[in-house]
Amino acid sequence: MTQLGSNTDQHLATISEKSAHNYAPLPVVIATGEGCWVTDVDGKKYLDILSAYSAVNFGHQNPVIAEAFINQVRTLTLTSRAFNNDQFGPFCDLITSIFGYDMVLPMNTGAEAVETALKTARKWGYDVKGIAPNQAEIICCTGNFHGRTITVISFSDDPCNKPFGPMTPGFKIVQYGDPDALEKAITPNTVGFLVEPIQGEGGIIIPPDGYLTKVREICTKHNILMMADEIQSGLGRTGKLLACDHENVKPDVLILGKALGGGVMPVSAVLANKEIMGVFNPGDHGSTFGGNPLACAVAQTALNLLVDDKLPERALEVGTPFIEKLKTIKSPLVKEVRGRGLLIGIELVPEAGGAKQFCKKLMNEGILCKESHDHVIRIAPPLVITTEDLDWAFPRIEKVLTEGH
Ligand code: IF1
Repeated sequence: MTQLGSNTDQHLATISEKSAHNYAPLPVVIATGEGCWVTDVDGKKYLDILSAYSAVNFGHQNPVIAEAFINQVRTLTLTSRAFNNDQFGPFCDLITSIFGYDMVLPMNTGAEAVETALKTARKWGYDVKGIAPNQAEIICCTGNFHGRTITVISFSDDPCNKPFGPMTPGFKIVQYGDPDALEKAITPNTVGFLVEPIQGEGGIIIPPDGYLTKVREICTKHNILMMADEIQSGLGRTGKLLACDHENVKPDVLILGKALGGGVMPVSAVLANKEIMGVFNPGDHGSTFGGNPLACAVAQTALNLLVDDKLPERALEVGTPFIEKLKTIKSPLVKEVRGRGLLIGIELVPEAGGAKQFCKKLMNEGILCKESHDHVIRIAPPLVITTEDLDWAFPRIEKVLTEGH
């Protein structure tokens, strides 16, 4: 049995034996974290440049978030939505005013928020657009990642989701980044288009300039809802509050998650205006934990931090020069460096043999990150990272990509 104080190997043995093998993590066992740095059970320190896929945007153990969390834990944690709690109203007020929507529906995980957006679009289709029962169609993109529930994987084109059928009907997939493909796929039964403004798992794919603007125009023209999954790209990650802000595009339905929970708990939310969110009636949808006072207190603190500490601006300020610096790495292994703010991908040539081995090498250099798709090294540190820390990381990344070449 793994005891407290066990070393890495003992932990790995237990985890391998007792936990389902639905992940293949790097062989590191983290025990503590502070800011952008984590320490493993053997006392080795690493710079975390994954930040739990953008959920730890504020850094590990952010003192402001920790304090809000602890205060609320000692006050009230869960009431269910059978009753109201005194953190819920202020949370709804803050999040709707920051993002400019009439209403919010709170959930917990990202996949739940995506499911909520899909239910919103379908109900809107039947109640407002007047589509015949059970006929609603939703359009999604190639290479999408929106979570792992059966319905969400029903419109994924990742072969790893194949063995989980039967799949939920009612979805179509069109080429990401191609507005014409979207327009061609629209029928009288289409209720919405679900899109990541930048694809995370797809390999940090930034669509062509003007794509989101065209998508917005097409959705308006055909009276379908533009639903933006900003679970990973939102909340400052790309150098703006939302990745859609780079094109000044406002989706009809905005989906947030990850960093909304301040890196301490799952908090997600779906925002829309009254004509859309108003389709929900009591009993239509909900969650035991969605909108709980602890989540609402943490999310308010996270949102205030984001705005007060100007974290989107910071992501742009430290991220842009870092992307440029990464582009100077001369290695036959690197196909392309791309990114926006602090969402960065280093795509390797196929002959490099996959990004995972390079993530392993980076781990040995004291840097934790994770490949995205097979050939992309994803760099997405906490938004509070300093130029100093990035300057520390750079020669190590350069070394791993150039060693022996
Ligand atoms: C895992 C990826 C990132 C997301 C977008 C919804 C969700 C996610 C755009 C669902 C979640 C996570 C989940 C995590 C790995 C990670 C991931 F590599 F799988 F694709 F970030 F890039 N929409 N992404 O990125 O949110 O239900 O997980 O809260 O291990 O599955 P969730």
